[in-house]
Amino acid sequence: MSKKVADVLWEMLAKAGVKRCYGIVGDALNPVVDALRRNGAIEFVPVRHEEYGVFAAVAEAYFTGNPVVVCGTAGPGVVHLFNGLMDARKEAAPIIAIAGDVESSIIDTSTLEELNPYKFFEAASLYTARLVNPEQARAVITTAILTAVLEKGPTVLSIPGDVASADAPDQPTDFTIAAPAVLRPSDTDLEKLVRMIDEAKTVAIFGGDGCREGRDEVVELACKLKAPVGYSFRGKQWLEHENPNAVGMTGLMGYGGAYKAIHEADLLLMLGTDFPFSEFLPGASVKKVQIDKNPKHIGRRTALDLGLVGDIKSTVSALLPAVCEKTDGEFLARQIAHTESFHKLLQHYVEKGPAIKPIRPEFLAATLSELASDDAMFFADTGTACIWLARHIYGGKNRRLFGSFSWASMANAAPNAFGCALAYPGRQCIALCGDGGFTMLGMGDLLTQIERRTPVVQVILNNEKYDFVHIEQQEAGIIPSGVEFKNPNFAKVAEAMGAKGIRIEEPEDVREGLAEALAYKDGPVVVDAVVDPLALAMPSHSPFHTVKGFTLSFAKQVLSGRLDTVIKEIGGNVGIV
Ligand SMILES: Cc1ncc(C[n+]2csc(CCOP(=O)(O)OP(=O)(O)O)c2C)c(N)n1
Ligand SMILES: [Mg+2]
Repeated sequence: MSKKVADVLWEMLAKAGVKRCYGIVGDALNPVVDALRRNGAIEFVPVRHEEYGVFAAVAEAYFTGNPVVVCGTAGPGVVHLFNGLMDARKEAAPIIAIAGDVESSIIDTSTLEELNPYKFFEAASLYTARLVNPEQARAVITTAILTAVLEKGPTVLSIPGDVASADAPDQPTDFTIAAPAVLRPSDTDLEKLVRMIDEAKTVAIFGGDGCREGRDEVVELACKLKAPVGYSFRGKQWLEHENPNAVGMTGLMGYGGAYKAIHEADLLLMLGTDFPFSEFLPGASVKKVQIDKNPKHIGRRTALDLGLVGDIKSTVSALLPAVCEKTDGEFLARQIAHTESFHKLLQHYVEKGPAIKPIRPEFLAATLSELASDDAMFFADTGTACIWLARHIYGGKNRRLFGSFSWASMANAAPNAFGCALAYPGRQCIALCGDGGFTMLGMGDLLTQIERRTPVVQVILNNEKYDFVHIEQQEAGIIPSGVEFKNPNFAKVAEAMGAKGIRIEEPEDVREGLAEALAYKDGPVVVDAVVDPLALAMPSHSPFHTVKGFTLSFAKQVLSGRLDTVIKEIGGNVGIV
């Protein structure tokens, strides 16, 4: 049999390092999946919802650095990929989406399931190609692969079934993938930066995901400059562990002394971060320098005194021998002391946790962190799970933390954990799920985990509400509405589906229940943790409008006859605020 376009596609994708394709089959994709079967080098992972497959792929691609393929078939199947591809774009994960397309002879006739891929994927995709002629195959597949891997994000190949099953032209399909280029600022700009650092009495560093490769250099620089190091959520896992200068996070999830440190320094170095919450960054009283390999990140969150383009590892390496060592450690010591006192405050509900019912999520998360292995991978749903992950799950050198950090979609954690469980067999993959998130997407595809007996531990924060939105509404000073719902017993649902289910209602059962879940290796586990629905989470620094909003919301609730809720909520949380 002569080689088909779809055969060439998989040959090239396998050569690019693709190990898995997540998705759902159907019409246009049938010849594509048939060729995948013939190829044999790439595993097809059938899922129950295409979006679940993409979230799984995003986590796999982000951590392994290898491209991962997802697929959905013409029209509705393709549409289900979209949210996940936006996540891939924002999290910088190399994903190649194969979108089934209508027959090439009827394109642009508004036929059944027809969707214009250029228009539809515009916001998500770094490169979109419609493969309507076998002669295009080599060029567009190469571009889709190289763009995804080198520019780190999603690309889309929209393929009509008839083109996928057409004979492939006899053409070479070789390509090479370059290692990331070394990028650092010009000597003149570096000299400017050195002068600014040497002239500043105190320096603080705020780092993001761009510090992933240059973590050791950043910590070395911080030590030389006696600079406290704060970080974004995405930077936490690279900068927190084994860093004597770590002062925590700022922003809505904030903890520790990061906010104070970056506001009180003479000079702030923002390294590899596109931290979006400008209101948590200092104003003109602090001089600001930003370094990022992506020029689009420079200066868009706050006005800068100097903006430089460069990757963090090579830029900081060049900087290290050029800057003078600072000798006065008073500023750093003050910020560390503040960080330690906040940590004590954070321990409030952890220490009191064993005696508080309903279960405090702080206690649940801290116990999970304590029991999990040193190389566990943690994933948090968008929602309050992110707050508990940020504040109570300790990263550590070999642990990994991930979420929909920059796209902030709900329902990411269970599929993220599933993708990593496949990519890193034997490693604990733990999803901290919202009950809203789990029922949105995770519950259906629990069947996928069950079928494959993939040992994913999903811990559901069963608070019967969209708690994060509840907090948002309170911050905005409005009476919470549309945030409550009722849940089944998730442990029983899981058992009925064929997974292991563990329900935890009593605080004294937390440790044993979590330990049992972590020890189970024979397939997925669902821990249904009935947690306090009133566990407010305040940032370590609250901008004035936030405090005002809370007060206003409480006042409005009192006026509308909800005094009991208000008293319970204030009483339950006053220790932490
Ligand atoms: C797909 C999607 N829909 C809606 C939102 C808005 N949103 C952000 S967090 C959240 C609540 C999440 O609730 P849950 O999963 O129960 O977690 P909790 O905050 O209660 O822990 C919502 C609705 C979103 N980010 N993504
Ligand atoms: Mg919830």
